Amino acid sequence: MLFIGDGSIQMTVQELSSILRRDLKPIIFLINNDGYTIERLILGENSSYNDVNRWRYAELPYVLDTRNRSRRLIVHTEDQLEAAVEQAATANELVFIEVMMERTDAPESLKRFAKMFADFDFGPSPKATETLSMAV
Ligand SMILES: Cc1ncc(C[n+]2csc(CCOP(=O)(O)OP(=O)(O)O)c2C)c(N)n1
Ligand SMILES: [Mg+2]
Repeated sequence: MLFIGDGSIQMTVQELSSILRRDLKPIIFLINNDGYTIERLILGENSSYNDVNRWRYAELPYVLDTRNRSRRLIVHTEDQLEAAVEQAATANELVFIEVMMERTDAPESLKRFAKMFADFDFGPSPKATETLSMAV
């Protein structure tokens, strides 16, 4: 099982071609949260430098191989995710599950960590962005 973000896959996508060439059959979960969420939590929640171009991620296993040997699913809800995982459990092919998520859907602990990270980088403040704009 592989878990990867939309930002990360845009840097490493050619390995999916190698996976297909070698007839490997992982279950891949692509977390599509419309950009660099970890960075948004630290600085620039809506800044364009945290955006990546939107791709048709679920088409990637189809585009990167001429043999049609993958199952591709897009899920928006927990119920859809459960159904997809059930399918994947018995599949005898590569399964690519694109999981659509909100931009800032993250565990509270990660949000707290990101705030500490921002304070470390930009100095303690209620919000790192406010400190930055005051400094400018
Ligand atoms: C080669 C490389 N470039 C840049 C970074 C900096 N970096 C760390 S996390 C991240 C964003 C990851 O985005 P995504 O994979 O979509 O994960 P998300 O936080 O959105 O779940 C970046 C650019 C890195 N770690 N490695
Ligand atoms: Mg992302």
